[in-house]
Amino acid sequence: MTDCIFCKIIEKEIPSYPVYEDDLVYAFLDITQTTKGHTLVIPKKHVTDIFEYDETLASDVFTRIPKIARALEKAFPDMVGLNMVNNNKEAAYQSVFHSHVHLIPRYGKEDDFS
Ligand code: DGP
Repeated sequence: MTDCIFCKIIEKEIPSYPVYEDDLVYAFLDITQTTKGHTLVIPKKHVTDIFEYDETLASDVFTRIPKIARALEKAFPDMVGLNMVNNNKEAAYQSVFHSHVHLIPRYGKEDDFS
């Protein structure tokens, strides 16, 4: 999709910091870094939100998340937990309309995000 910021990130028209990539899925650091290592996992196929997933796409995205979570754990050894967040539609605080899953590492006491 031409006016989608995440499609432009996939096409490398907009720079991003890669965490994981294969033919179907891209994971990159969220620009806001709610906590250190805050990552977005996106399907390369443009879909707006979870309501547009079929089983194959759900499998493509969600079967890769444990591997990406373990990569974050390895990169950030002080990480003690992880929130997985997926906002769907404006009413649920989705602001970029290319489906994505937030992986938000948690670091314990010094981490004031709740
Ligand atoms: P959501 O509110 O769930 O739709 O989250 C969208 C996230 O996308 C938000 O945490 C900020 C992130 N984001 C927006 N634009 C860019 C960008 O150009 N680059 C990166 N890396 N992240 C972005």
